[in-house]
Amino acid sequence: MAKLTGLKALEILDSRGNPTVEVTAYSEKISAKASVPSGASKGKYEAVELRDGGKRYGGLGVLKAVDNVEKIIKPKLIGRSLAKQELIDDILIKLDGTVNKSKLGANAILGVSIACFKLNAKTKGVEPYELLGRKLMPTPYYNIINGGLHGGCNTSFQEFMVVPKAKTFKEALRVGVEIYHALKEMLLSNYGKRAISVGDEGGFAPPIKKATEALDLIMKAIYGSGNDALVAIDAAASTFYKDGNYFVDGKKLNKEKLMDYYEKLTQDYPITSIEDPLHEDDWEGFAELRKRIKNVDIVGDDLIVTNPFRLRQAIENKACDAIILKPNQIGTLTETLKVAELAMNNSIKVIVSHRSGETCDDFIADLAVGLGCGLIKTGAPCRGERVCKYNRLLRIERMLS
Ligand code: 2PG
Ligand code: MG
Repeated sequence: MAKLTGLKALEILDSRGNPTVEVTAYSEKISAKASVPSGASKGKYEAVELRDGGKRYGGLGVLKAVDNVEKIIKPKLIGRSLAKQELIDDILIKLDGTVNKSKLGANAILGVSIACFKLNAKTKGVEPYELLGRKLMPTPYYNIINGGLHGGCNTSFQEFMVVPKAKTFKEALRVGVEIYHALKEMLLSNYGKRAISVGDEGGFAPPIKKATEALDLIMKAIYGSGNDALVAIDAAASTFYKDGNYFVDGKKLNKEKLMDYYEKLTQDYPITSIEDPLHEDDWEGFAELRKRIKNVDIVGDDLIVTNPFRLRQAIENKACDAIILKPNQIGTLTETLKVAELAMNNSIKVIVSHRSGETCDDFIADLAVGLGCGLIKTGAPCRGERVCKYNRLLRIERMLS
C-alpha cells in the first residue's frame, strides 16, 4: 500500500489575483497537486481561510497556512497509508482542534486532504472519480450573467444561470456555449463593447439593474440559440439583507414581499432552482418558501455551508430541496463526502460547486461524477479556471463511454 513520503505547500494565485494555497503530496516519485479556491460571498458559518494580515498582498497572503502544512501537518502525516483518507482527515481535524479550522486554516487542511486523495488515485493507477464509487455525468449550471458581489452588473442577485436540457454532458456543454455566445452577440448589439466584459465567474456583466432584465436577456439568448434550457438563480440573499429587510434592485422589500417576488418570477420564467433566496439564518423562511413554490428547488448554500450540523438542521426544518457542496466550506474531503451522503440519503439534491475565486484545479469535476449527485455549477463556459472543470468532464465522459 502506497504511503505518503512528502508534503510541500506553495503560495500561488487564484483567478482574482489573490494568494491561495497549493499542496503537493508525494509517494516516492509519484506526486499530486491540489489547490484551494476562495469565495467572495462567503457564508458566515464557513470554515476559516487563514490569511496572514498585515501589508503583504493587502493582508491576503497565505504564508502561515503554507507553513502550517510544512511544519505542523507534514510531520504527523508522513508514512501514513494513502488508502486511509478518513484517518488522514481525522488527523487533520484533531491537529487543528477548532470547530471552524481556524488554527491551521481550512485552506491548509483542504489542500492536504485533496492532494492526498489524488495521490492515492495516482498510485493506484485510477482516476480520482473512480475512487469515489459512482459514475454519473452531472448536468451543468452555467452562470452567464454575473451580478451581486461577483461582477460589474448592478443586479442584487448574484448569479443568473442556464441549465441545458440535454442527454449527454457533451451536448449540455454545446447548448450552454451556444446560449452564452447568443447572449454575447445580443449584449454587444444592445449595449456595445463594455457589456461583453466578464465577471468573476466568466458570465457577462451588462449595464442592467434588475433581475427581470437579466432573465429576459437569457430567455432571448436561449430562444435565439435554438436550444432548450431552464434557468436558475443564486440570489445570495445574505449579501443584500440588512436589519430585517432585503435591498433588491433598488427596492426595499420585507421577507413577505421578497417571497411574493420569487413566486412571480417562477410564474414568469422557467426557473428550476433558487439558491439562497433568503438570508443565511432564516430556517423558517426557507421552509415557507418551499411550501409556497412547488416544483422549484430551494437551494441552501450560505445556509448549509457544507456543514453536517447545519444540514441536519435543514432536514429537521424541511428547509431545502438541494444543497451546494463546496469542499472548502468545511475543509476536508471526508467531511464533504459525508455531507453529500447525508443529503442524498434524505432526498436532498447535491450540486457540487466551484468558488468565485478559483484555480485550474479540476477536482470538483471528479467529485461530481464520483458522488453520482448529477449536478454541478462551475461558472460560465469561459475563463480558464472555469473551463478546465468542463473540459475535465468531457474527458471523463469519454472514458465512461
Ligand atoms: C456561490 C459561490 C459560487 P462564492 O455563492 O454559490 O458561485 O460564490 O464563491 O463567491 O461564495
Ligand atoms: Mg451561492
